[in-house]
Amino acid sequence: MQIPESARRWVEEIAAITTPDHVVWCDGSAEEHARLTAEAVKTGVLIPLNQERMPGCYLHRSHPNDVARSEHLTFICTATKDAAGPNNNWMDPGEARTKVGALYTGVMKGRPLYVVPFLMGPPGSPFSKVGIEITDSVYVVLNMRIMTRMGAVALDHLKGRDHFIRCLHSLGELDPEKRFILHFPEDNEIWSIGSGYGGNALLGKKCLALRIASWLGKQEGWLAEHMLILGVQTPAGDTHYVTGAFPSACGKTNLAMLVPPPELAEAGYKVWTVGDDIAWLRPGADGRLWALNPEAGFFGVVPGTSMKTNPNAMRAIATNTIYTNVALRSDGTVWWEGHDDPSPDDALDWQGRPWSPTSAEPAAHPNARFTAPAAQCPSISPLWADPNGVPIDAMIFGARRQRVVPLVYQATTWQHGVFLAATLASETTAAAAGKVGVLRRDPMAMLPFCGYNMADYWGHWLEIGAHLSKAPKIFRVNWFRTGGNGKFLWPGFGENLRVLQWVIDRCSGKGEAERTFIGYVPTRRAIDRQGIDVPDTVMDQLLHVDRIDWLDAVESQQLFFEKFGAHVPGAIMEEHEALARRVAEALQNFE
Ligand code: OXD
Ligand code: MN
Repeated sequence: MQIPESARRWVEEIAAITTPDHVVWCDGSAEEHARLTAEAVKTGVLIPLNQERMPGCYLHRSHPNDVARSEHLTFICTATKDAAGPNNNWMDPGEARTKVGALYTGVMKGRPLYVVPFLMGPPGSPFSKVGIEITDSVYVVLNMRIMTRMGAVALDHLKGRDHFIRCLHSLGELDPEKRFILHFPEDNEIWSIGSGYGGNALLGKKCLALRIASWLGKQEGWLAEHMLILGVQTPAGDTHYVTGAFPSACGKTNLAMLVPPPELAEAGYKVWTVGDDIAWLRPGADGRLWALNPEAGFFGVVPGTSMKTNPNAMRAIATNTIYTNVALRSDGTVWWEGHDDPSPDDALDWQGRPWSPTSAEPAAHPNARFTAPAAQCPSISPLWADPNGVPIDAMIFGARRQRVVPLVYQATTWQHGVFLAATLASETTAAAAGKVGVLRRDPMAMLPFCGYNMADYWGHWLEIGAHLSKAPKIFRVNWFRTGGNGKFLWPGFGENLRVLQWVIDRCSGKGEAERTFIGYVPTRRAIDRQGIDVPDTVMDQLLHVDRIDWLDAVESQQLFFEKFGAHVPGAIMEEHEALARRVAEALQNFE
């Protein structure tokens, strides 16, 4: 491995502060993987699963207070508070370095310090970025080995230059009072302490590939987004690539790995998975927007995953997977709520306590996770690691909304699409600590991940659009609308391909739609329902645009925009005012 001098010096500096037992430079080799896995098993960090039934699979149980991202402890440390914006917690960089820096003194005593060079994006791509993570957690190293291209490949990509993002992580005392996830975008640096949870500790993911990358994207003319990327192959044999932005735990992994329902599979449809969580998007020389998955693995929510909901994920996680916080059955296999097998009579829950179907609490934590190599997914696209990425035809923005938002509708222009994305709101899930089911605005599904002032970020989106002569079409979707009985109206999962069919049709100037005051809504018969039991009355409910609901929505948007003051781009306010006018007109026509 060709280690840049600046990296060597930085590691020495950190080792002098954190005083580890010894320093281990990770090269990503198979030998190293076997050694670190054995070490993790010996220290109880990993529990080997039944190696005959689940080769290469292990279980990790986290500290019970460390099971999700800690958004309230996540900070953007820019010179001015304004640069971070009201969407972020902010700490002055000097104060952060003093206050949180003190927590690193002697913190690795008695533990090894691992140096993990990693590459976000395919080797050889001019768009890939290199990070180096220092960590005292072998669990983090083993996860990073799945989620990124780790070791020599990353340093080789540097070709001796020192253009890498410094990522410093320590488990600290796993004390929520001493837990911080800090980003210094102006210095290309990340500090995390006090948590081993994926989104807080695998620093290549949310911290680098979204928060720091969104900042870099603003400087360099690209976008880092919380999006899946998939390809829909039509019976004609052409493949249309679509990105999908959804808040955490709203089904991005399921959608990315969608299996066409029998009627559509027979007709010749196929779905290819390019990525399930993060997309880096760049205008190409051809005027199109190109998307690249910077990750090499999936860190997905386990509960609810089954052969019915996501057979591709089930196959992807059958081998070489790290499970975190699921239940352990007596035969050394794992189980969770929503698994295909019935509840086990006796198992150990995610905390290792005896569990039976009569137990009051779930066996797996609701945010239990799998970490699995992307290449193991049966639907992985042949282009998933292409250095240029894939050209995007459509972008969909989805959220969890029981009411108000129709199954799907299309923006009239790029500017209108940016506005639709900026006003995304969703009911909260277990992926972040805090209350579940509360409606919050989550623009572009990036609220927890945008590394700078969100209103400036909307401006950057508008600017990107100006560089695209063949911009993707933008859509809002909502699989989660419920009827009077509280049940979902739309069957979801594989059937979502029917919505994607309409989306793709619209991109090629087909697909029936009605222009409403919120955008183009499909007509009742525009979405193919052959083979599913969704009667006309239900379709009407799914597509209904209610004037009174939208009057409330406009008011709530107004309050949200006010938080960002003068940073909100004029074009976004124009769209907001135009919507308010159209809703008022619709109400008048109704009266
Ligand atoms: C994730 C998240 O882990 O969004 O992908 O929380
Ligand atoms: Mn995510």
